[in-house]
Amino acid sequence: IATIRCMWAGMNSFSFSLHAESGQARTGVISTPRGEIRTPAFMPVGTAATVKAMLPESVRETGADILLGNTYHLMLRPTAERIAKLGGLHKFMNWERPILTDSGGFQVMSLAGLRKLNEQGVTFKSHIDGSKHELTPERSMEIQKLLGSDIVMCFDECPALPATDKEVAESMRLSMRWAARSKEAFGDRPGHALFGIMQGGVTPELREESAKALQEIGFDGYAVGGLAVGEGQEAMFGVLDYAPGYLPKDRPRYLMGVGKPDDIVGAVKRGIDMMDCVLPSRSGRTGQVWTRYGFLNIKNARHQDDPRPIDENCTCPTCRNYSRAYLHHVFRSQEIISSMLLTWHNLHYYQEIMAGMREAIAAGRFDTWETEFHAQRAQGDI
Ligand code: PRF
Ligand code: ZN
Repeated sequence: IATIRCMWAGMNSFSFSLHAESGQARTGVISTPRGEIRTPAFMPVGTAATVKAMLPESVRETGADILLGNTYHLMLRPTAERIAKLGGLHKFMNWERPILTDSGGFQVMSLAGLRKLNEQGVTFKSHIDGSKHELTPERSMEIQKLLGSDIVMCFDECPALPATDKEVAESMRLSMRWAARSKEAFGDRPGHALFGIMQGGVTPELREESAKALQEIGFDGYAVGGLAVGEGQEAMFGVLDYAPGYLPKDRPRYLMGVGKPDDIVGAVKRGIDMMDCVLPSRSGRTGQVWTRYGFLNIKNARHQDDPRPIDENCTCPTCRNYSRAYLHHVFRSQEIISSMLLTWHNLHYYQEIMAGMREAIAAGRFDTWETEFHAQRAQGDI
């Protein structure tokens, strides 16, 4: 297919170039002043200026091109102003490549205490020390600028599902007014991108209205928000069957907070370019391991005498150097290396899925790759 290019922020420093499509699945490259992001891309989550249990250079070795950081956590501790004074988030955490930051509203709703939401924004109490704070579209843009984020997310509200159509509609319209204020406050920042966030629950008309509102404002990329909030995979895929189609083809599409390996594959199949999730890193710390053959829990006693690696065919340092018996032992003993090794493997596996999909899409055989992906996982006990 013809290469579609778009330049944004009036500079050549940020662009998305779509290289190939296979069905609805797409592969391409987002170019930024801090390096290229190969899409479909998986972004490991570095909430508190660290991908927990991993050195940044190790995260890079797993194949990550970009990390996600959080406005909510960093504004509370160590504060955005402190990070700015210390030279920005990249320097602070020793990650030179692109960083996308979430805008805070979603985390306020899931983590903070005593929240009050109105047209202006949201006031809340810190989950760390109970101190009072306010987030508005303007303040979120200011914080993300102080952090030095490469891809800034609009300030939005994600309603908890289930909710009535009226509640979802009102929340979505508030998010669209906040999107306009986010764009205004973001201003013109060459080399930095601003992404809008589509809301609208599981209602096609609301998703369409949201997509139109965002495109009227105009963004460098578009996220699909408000999914993976308890609606289930079938309902999520139901929305992804039509929602990406409401968004412009020549801009990146980012599905926020997703997911398990099969969620990610299903999202890419439906036209998503970027994703983030705590799952590979968080489950690494709770002994849960993802492999091409399925899922295992290293805590299980059946691993305690097993000299085999997690996955004989995995090329990660964990699988090259350590047995299931060892990983079982260090997990049971609550040794720090357990989190390090399991997180490394999980992140490596996630990035292998992404690389496999990119290659398959480029070769025009995503369907074959997907069939193989599901067939391998059906092989039972691992
Ligand atoms: N909005 C924002 N961040 C998010 C979400 C959202 O809807 C989600 C929903 N899965 C995860 N993270 N700003
Ligand atoms: Zn491995």
